[in-house]
Amino acid sequence: MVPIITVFERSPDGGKGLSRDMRVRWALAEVGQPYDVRTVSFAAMKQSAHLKRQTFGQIPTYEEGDLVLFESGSIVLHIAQNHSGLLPADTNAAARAITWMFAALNTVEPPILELQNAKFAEGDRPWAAERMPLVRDRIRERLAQLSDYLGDADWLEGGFTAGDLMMVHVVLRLRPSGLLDEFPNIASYVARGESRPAFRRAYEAQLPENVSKPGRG
Ligand SMILES: N[C@@H](CCC(=O)N[C@@H](CS)C(=O)NCC(=O)O)C(=O)O
Repeated sequence: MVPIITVFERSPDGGKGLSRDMRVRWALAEVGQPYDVRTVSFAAMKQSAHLKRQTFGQIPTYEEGDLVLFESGSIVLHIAQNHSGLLPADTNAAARAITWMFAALNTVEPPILELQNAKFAEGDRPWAAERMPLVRDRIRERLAQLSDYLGDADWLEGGFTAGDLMMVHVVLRLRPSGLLDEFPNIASYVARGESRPAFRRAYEAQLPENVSKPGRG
């Protein structure tokens, strides 16, 4: 059965692969699972047909027969648990990989999302410029901790896992901020993730949906 994922009709990033469907596409590409895509407009995302799939009116979603999932972490975990290639066979090693998925989503991603809010949602507030260094320092703190842990290893837990997939995708959003350049081992880690053939396939797959639409500016 070919799963269906829901993605933006037009991603606001214009095809840079930052939307969270990219994590799901990447995971599916890593395990060699083909998929179909349903695109939704911003308006459709907030209407009942989509809200039945995603309570909060967001993408991505994942459908496989009767199963409907949302939350990119849950979807990637489901893919990893039902195919080989993204979790080690050893139970404890798999638990460590899952721990890194949660760390990416719960500990590293929140301050990164704050930077997006500070720039795009709050950039015109009178206090925005004063707040920005605090927001950037919170990210630096997490990156420094991640950098210390990673050291000169290629991946977080031996071989590449779903934990790396999630961490790389969470962190690569920082590239335009310049913060990655302050942590060369994390910059290399992200580049290593992006150079995986499955990442490239996922990236190429999302491009036509996001950059080739008639009328796109
Ligand atoms: N925690 C959710 C976040 C989903 C999310 O924020 N999706 C964004 C796209 S990357 C979205 O749908 N934004 C539009 C909106 O929230 O209205 C996940 O990981 O799936």
